[in-house]
Amino acid sequence: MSAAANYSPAYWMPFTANRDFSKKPRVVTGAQGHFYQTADGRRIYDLFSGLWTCGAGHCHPKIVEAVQRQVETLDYSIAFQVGHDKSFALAERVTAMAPEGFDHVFFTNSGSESVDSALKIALGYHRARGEGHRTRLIGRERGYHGVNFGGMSVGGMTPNRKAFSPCLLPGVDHLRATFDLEHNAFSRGQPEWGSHLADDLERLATLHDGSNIAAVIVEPVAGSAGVLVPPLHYLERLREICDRHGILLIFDEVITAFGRLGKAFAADYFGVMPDIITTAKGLTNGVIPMGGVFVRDHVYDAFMQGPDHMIELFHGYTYSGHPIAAAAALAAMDVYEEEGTFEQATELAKPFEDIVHSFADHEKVIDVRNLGLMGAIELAPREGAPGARGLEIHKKAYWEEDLMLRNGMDIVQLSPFLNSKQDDWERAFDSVRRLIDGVE
Ligand code: PXG
Repeated sequence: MSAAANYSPAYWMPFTANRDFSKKPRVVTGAQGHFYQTADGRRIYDLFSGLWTCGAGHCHPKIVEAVQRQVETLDYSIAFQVGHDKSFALAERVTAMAPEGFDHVFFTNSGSESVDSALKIALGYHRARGEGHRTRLIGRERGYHGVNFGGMSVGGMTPNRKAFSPCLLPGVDHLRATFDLEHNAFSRGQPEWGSHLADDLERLATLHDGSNIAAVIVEPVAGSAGVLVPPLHYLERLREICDRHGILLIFDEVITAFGRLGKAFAADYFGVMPDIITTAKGLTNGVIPMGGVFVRDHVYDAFMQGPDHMIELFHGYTYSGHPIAAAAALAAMDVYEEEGTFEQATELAKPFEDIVHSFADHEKVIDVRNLGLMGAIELAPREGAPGARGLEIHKKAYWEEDLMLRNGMDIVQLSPFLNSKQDDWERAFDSVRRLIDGVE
């Protein structure tokens, strides 16, 4: 069957040029391991592991089986004032993997929900401690924290904010992005230049008085903006400034949690402890939508006061801790542990760095960035048509090279499987080179 036969404009696709897409739809109908299958019978190597989601590979049999078993055992259970076995088991399991002192997790259904939950928890925390005046939130330019109103407000992606500008949360400021081509182009891993950019937070604390700031939220490594790796000592400096002013530090680890940097959490990788961590994606290996907000004990404890019969946080989702999502997540944690998935990611980080940096001297390439198994190859934009090269490469990869590549404008973004095979990489990156060579 042709891909066009599977397409319908009835589906308004997210973050997609719907009209352009309809002319030649890219439709997959199956996936197994490291490959998608298409309606016209092709196998497509996935160099984006879903959407940073499926680190252990697609349709992992262990996770598939757990989901099948769960759906016939307990499909759904009311989420409020009643619990079920899998959500408690999962909370135990993942808080044991989290950095020390993160003993509680609030479940959501996506990264966007995790972020908005985290922002509400930060505000509620200060209020519960008698500091309800701490309401200001700080994000960062080029940050991506999902598409709900809170995350959009602290986020720094101009196209995502543009149409909603008058409705964004008040009282939000942004740190500068850590990206600087002049100083940091072609850095391997963390750039040496730029830790002083954290002092933007000190400046804002001086402007507003630190006592009015509730929280600062950053991605430890910015993903969607095209893999912006934090300069050495930058995150440490943010932590110090937060401590000085009583500001909560939130790490948005929707991409980095569960192995992307070879550790369960980026906080462990960098040795910097935030107060709140948001997650999603790898929590279930992408199989069922689910997110989680991890909080340090002092945050949780601040809410646990007042009469016992009172709800401590008036917030939650019908599908918080959904049994099937929780079963998928438990199985994903089994897979990560039994197969040593995070260790595999650690071993692959250096070969991955070498491969992506082999593009550094290409005439169309203006930067290459990487950390763990996150990578980006940034192309010079075509004169008068920014983003055109990136999109053409994405489409040609799919149609001509049997390769799933994601572009953000003219940045080729790379999110390989945590258990990738290096032979597959060789073929895939040969394709990437042909594509960059060939694009006008
Ligand atoms: N925070 C971060 C750091 C993310 O990367 C979200 C929040 C929102 O998650 P949900 O599940 O609500 O989509 C994300 C999502 C890309 C890309 O091209 C990345 C995301 C979404 C769309 C595109 O890298 N990450």
